[in-house]
Amino acid sequence: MKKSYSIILATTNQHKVTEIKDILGLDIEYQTLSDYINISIKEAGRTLLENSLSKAAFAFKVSQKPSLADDSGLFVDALNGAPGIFSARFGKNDEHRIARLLKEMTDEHNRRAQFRAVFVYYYDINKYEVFDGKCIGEITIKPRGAQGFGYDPIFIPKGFRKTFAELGPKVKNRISHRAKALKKFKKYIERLLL
Ligand code: ITT
Repeated sequence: MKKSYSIILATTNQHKVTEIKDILGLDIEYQTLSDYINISIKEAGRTLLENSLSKAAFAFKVSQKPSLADDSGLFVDALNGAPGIFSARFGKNDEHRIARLLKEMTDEHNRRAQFRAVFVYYYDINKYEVFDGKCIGEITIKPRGAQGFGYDPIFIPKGFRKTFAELGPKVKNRISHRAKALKKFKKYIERLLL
């Protein structure tokens, strides 16, 4: 493995940075967009892929280094896929976003939902690879647990009885949408780094 290899993580979400590093477990240098520029990129796309691609392309433009972006969200069946690509903008903070989602799910028996993540690895002008992952599960009635971030306290992955926020990073980083997408990315990048 080339230890001198560095990737720009094109995200402003520190929780994502921690999860990405943990999941990849690669002995490489990570930088973030804030090492180069102090702005947050406005998400204007209609899909996770469009948003992820614009974040990765922007990070490549400012750093001239390979960049990895993650656009993700929670897609709830009974809400026709909402909040989906608007997951980060569904309320002013995690608490408000969760409260709004649970309110919209009041008396709803169909609790099925899925987290989705689309990663774009952008390594040269107009040259990029896409890696996606999803994790299916159910929305709880009330928030439970204190670990993780975002909607973790209200999401129970299939096959478990606890929320991501109760299960903690060891389990989450093995089965999550992010873990599944990054497993594909790791396979791809390891071939290049060896
Ligand atoms: P960047 O765009 O800077 O990467 P962001 O938080 O705005 O950071 P997104 O636009 O991809 O990222 O929004 C994803 C939102 O979806 C995130 O803020 C959470 O609310 C939610 N989300 C995504 N993955 C999650 C996870 O693993 N656990 C809980 N919530 C998650």
